[in-house]
Amino acid sequence: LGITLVGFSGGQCRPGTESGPAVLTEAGLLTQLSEELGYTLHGDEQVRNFDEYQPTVTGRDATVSNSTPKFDDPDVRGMKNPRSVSAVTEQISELVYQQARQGRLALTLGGDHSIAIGTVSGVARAVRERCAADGTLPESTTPEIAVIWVDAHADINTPETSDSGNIHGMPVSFLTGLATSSEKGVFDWLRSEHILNLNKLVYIGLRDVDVGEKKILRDNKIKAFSMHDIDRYGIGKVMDMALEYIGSETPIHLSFDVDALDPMWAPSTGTPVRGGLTLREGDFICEAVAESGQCVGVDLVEVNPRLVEGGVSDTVRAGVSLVRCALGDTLL
Ligand code: DIR
Ligand code: MN
Ligand code: MN
Ligand code: MN
Repeated sequence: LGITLVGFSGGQCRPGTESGPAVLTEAGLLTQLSEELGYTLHGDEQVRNFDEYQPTVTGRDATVSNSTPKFDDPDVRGMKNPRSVSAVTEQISELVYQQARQGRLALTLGGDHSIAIGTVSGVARAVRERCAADGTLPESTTPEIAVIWVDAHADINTPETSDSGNIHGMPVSFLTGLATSSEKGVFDWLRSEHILNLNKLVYIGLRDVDVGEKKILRDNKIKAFSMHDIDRYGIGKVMDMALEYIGSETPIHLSFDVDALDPMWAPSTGTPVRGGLTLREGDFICEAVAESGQCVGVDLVEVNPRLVEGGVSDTVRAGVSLVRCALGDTLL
């Protein structure tokens, strides 16, 4: 298991998300993975403080960061903190790639969801490389990953469609090439080996999708299971359909935004939306991905311990449970 602990909040405006990995690990998550689930842990033992990349000007409250800012970071095409998010995700991409290329399942704890620009691109590159190489993966395996994006939001705004300018609402557009770099230092590091095919993307749990995002989903015929579909079919059937759509030969990266869960289960997150998944439905998604045997990467993001309405411990307990399930823990 290759672990990356990403303390970063620059993809959105509410301080606290950078402490997500700390509260999850303090709750014993990594110890449980090694002692109860039997994983050998590689990679990070300490949380990386990527908020040292927080800029001094525009977009967010400079007092948020207590460390020395590295550079000014004025908005680009409406994006807030564009250079810092680009620089941080570039590093995450390399770190996650280094774990995944050795055949380790890459587990990343965030941080806000902008960090998935790093995780998904890193895993995509590693899988492409391993398929191209010497049969470390079976011949039939597709040299591309699929991504299951579990979220209340689609996170597929382009800089142009985004109302907020928050990059955590845009990672999927950069990952799929719908949005591209127009400026040096702002996602110009993304190469074709990092890119996710639009027809290898599946959403689960959507219920707060912006108008511009709905058009993108429709125009590109992107596979999405909203809360409506979960109500109609039940989570069991939805996961059957999601995995069938992906096919059994394609490695899967699971990117789980804790706000996919109903605020009843995960209140401590930046943009809670009512009418969400129960904890059991969230756990089931993770269990089904683990059970597929195709899982190569897992993200858990947007745990914000500073937003304590209803108590942070519920959200942390939910997060621990989701990750355990994604890594193969079973009820019996
Ligand atoms: C909104 C909210 N669609 C945006 N996105 C969130 O800012 O682009 N994503 N909260 O997690
Ligand atoms: Mn998200
Ligand atoms: Mn979300
Ligand atoms: Mn919204």
